[in-house]
Amino acid sequence: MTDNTEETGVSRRGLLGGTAKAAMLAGIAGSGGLAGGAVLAPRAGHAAGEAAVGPGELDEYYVFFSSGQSGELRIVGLPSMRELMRVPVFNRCSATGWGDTNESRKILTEGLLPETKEFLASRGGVYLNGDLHHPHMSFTDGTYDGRYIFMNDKANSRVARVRGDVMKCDKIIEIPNMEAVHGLRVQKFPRTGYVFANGEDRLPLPNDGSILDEPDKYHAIFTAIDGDTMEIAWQVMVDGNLDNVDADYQGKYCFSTCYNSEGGVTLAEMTAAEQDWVVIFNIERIEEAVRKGDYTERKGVPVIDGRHGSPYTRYVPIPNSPHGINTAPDGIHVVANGKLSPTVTVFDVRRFDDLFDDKIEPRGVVVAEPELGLGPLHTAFDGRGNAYTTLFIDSQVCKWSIADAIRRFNGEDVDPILQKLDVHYQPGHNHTSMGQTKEADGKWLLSLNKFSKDRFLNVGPLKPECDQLIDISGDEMKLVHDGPSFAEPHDATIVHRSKVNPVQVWDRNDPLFDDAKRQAAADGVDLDYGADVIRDGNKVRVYMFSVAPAFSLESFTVKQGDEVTVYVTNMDDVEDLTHGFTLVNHGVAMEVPPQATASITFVADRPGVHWYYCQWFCHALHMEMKGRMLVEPRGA
Ligand code: RUQ
Ligand code: CUA
Repeated sequence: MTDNTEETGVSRRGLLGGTAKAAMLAGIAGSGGLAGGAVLAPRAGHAAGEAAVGPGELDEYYVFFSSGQSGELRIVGLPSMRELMRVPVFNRCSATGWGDTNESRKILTEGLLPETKEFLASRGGVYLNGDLHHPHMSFTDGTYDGRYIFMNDKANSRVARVRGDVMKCDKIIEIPNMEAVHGLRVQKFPRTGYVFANGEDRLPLPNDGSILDEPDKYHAIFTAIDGDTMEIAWQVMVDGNLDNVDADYQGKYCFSTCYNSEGGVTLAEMTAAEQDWVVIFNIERIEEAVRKGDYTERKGVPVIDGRHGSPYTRYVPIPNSPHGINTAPDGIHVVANGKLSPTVTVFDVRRFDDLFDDKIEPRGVVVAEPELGLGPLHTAFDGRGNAYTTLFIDSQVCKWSIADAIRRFNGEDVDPILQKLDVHYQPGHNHTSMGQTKEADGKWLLSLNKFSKDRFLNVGPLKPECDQLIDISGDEMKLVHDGPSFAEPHDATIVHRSKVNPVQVWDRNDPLFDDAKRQAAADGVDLDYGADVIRDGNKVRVYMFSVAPAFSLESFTVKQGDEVTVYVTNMDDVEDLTHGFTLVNHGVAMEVPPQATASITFVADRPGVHWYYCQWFCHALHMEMKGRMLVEPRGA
């Protein structure tokens, strides 16, 4: 890849050559032309009837889907693949008022760094976009516990948490000293515990303009966040960059892939070396370093030096620009996916202690390196010793045996590959039911494919992605369902429904309403059953409650230029009876679910009569559930 390099970084020789790396680069450059011969693959048909979930029947699993550049979390039922909910996180949502209500704006702004708050002052105070790649549920003792779902924002360097009880985001923090949070996974044992977040881009530290075009002075930063407090516990400076991350089942180690050990800033530079590495973090030693003060404090965070030679990390060379990294449910094996190499590399975590005690060389932790096909990106597991690796270029999922791969590595003449199944097309992540926990049940595999092309009715140049459901309960993988989805489910977590127990209505004592409660108390108003307009200089606070099909205030009057805050409390306590509040021509809208309070602040700068209405269909008289804001003109 070094000769004839053009400005794009893709050499002619590379594009025409027959190497896996060239094919991968061509696949990327050619936006995944129908490589791998998967185009005309016969459709599997609905062989497995178990995927059918009849009307009124409930799914067995929740899937927490990312939505990539859409910025939200999606909840899907499996096996039906019915989309159940969208949870706004890094985006702006018209239906719920996320990004607009005072409650959501507090969550979206309070965790931003001071310089970001300043930067956003001219842009409405909040980011409206995000790039949510990796949603992962909190663990206790190696399996999901239903408390939280954590997720990253690659676009604006944030990490967010969604509460498992109400399925709403309650915390968003911006990560200092690094940019572009990509890989995110959580501590599996004894509990979460830490949320691990990878800073993908290498940058000057501090990134204040004193260093610009000197890439050899850039660094990548690994971050551990306390999942309970959403505060940053520590960071580690590493060589190379950081792509994906996973953790072991002992709570001792976590590990990240690096595709840019070269420290390059162009495609050609980043793909120059035939080997990159996985960096392993020793959690106990790092905690000890924090206690002993072996760190530099940057923006209030202890930053530990984990570059080559540090006692806190080890670098294991592997081929070639690796991407995903996945811990098997056996608690022993970890698979790093080669991307530009047709191989995956299997580590044995039981050897990590020796590695850190310098009893073995870094490659001594490698126990297998099977060649699977072109473009391995991510691997999932069934709990029966089999692994399922996506092959981006080949448009296939490859099922292989971990034990056979190890035998082969030790010189035995066995083929670890059990089956290759065509998927449509160019798969990225894949996931098995409960497969990222000790309770992997080996029933279902999801392949999240980046291209859908001819699989669905044409909707114009922008196509949906294609998420495919595969039955893996038998010896053979069977494709049972195609699900189109909008941009772009990178990743998903499949959680058995027994682990997830959301409430039906809000608790009036929820901390989300604390600010509204405090203000109502200060105003001497009953937040639950208020129908009050409180004037405080040019600030006006309007309190109303809703019981279908009416608001407790059918009109209120303010003066032009007043800063108005409307509090709406939904006193219906019936399951599924959500109201809303939309103020016409004011860009004001919010969701008010049963027993919740929501509030929104705006300047009443438009004199005249403006209707507000309930925007969630709630009753036969939903259309009549409305009222008027009367705005007296300035000087009247
Ligand atoms: S990454 S397609 Cu953002 Cu999860 Cu691998
Ligand atoms: Cu209340 Cu519609």
